[in-house]
Amino acid sequence: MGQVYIEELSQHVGQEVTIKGWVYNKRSSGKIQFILVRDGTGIVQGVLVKSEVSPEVFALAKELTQESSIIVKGIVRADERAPGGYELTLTDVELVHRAEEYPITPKEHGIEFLMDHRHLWLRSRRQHAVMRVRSEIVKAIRDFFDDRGFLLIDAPLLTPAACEGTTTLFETDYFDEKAYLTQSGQLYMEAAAMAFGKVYCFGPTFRAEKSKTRRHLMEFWMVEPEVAYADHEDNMRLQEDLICYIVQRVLERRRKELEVLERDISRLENVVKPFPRITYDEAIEILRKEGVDIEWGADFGGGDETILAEKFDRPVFVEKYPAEVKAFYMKPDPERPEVVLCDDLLAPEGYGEIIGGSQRIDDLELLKQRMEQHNLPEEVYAWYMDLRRYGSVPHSGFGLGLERTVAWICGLSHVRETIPFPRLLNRLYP
Ligand code: NSS
Repeated sequence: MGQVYIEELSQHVGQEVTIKGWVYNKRSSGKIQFILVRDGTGIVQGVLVKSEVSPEVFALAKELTQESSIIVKGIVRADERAPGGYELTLTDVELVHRAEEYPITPKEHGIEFLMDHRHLWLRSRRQHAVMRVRSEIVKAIRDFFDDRGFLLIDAPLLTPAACEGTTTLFETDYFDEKAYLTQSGQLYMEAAAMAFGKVYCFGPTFRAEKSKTRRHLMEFWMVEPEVAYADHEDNMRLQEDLICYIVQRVLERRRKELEVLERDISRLENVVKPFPRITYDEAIEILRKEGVDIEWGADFGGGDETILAEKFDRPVFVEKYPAEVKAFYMKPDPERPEVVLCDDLLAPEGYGEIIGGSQRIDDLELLKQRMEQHNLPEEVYAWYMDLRRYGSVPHSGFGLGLERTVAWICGLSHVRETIPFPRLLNRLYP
């Protein structure tokens, strides 16, 4: 049998297979050596018995170091006690590269040390579980929108202007002009929605946020659907459906990874429709009752979001914020123009806001007014205003932050482990 992957071992019980991988760990009891081999798809224990292999192979195995690359041959045995349920009786071990003393050992390391070695840390079991859940969530998101007739439209990353306010832009030279790394693909999705009806983009976004919290990255991934003729209510229903779909998918396909992460699965099983809804006004009341000193008109901080979310056992919508604390493009509530038709979706268990969405202004005059109030130059947004000149319709959309969603579903205390190479306030390495 040629090379097989560890995740396929169940199909090869009784056969001799070849596994190409690395030494995860090793122990020996004189005449028997146990080598944990990983190949990226899983980890399997190889058992090497002195009397059953050549002296050279047994001696070579003794010298193996953690993370040395090896190609092993062995016979697959089903064994309930083995991690993963299978074991290899090794018949041969070939050394590809002998690793130097590996910096990450099974003992505890500090978080800064691990972040400095992120390029190696990614090889460990917990990080594998997180990356697999992340990958599953990305797939679930794409399937959700693709199956519902949305068209994937990629937004540009280099942009001439802000979407979410000018304070958090990364600036770069663009020949003789200035360009900014995108904060959100939304404005381009609005153009695309007027062209194709239902669209979404899914890519990296950038925010120069000087905040060092468990929830902030400088570079994060966001999925942003935009739908022509959808109103605020339609928008929240789509969000609810998406979140339920993602959680169900991970529960179905990544249960093993959630177990590695020791995630309380019952908390995820609670995530079913309908999600509770409160207005901004109600949120203010709840916070005041909890002793928070907050004025109507102020935005919520992470701590406030946690207090609000703790009142519910599933994600909660907070809708209709004061216009002043929100972006320029949000449509005022016709019944009460000082608030806008927007919503934030707060994840349970203290994970905070995972979605921000709104119905957009579709009237040209009102949009002009708002842009003036926000000191936004008309020239760079001329194309955006055109959308209100040529066949304007009510439309809505939202942005779901991938890393906060992964942190919540995996039950991680910080977003830094949810992305392969995080960009943080004090970290651009590795
Ligand atoms: O600023 S948002 O609330 N909304 C927008 O950018 C809209 N333009 C989206 C849209 O309507 N198309 O960001 C949306 C989500 C937010 O709920 C978080 O989950 C995530 O993006 N987000 C972040 N994740 C990690 N780090 C940072 N700094 C961050 N900022 C937002």
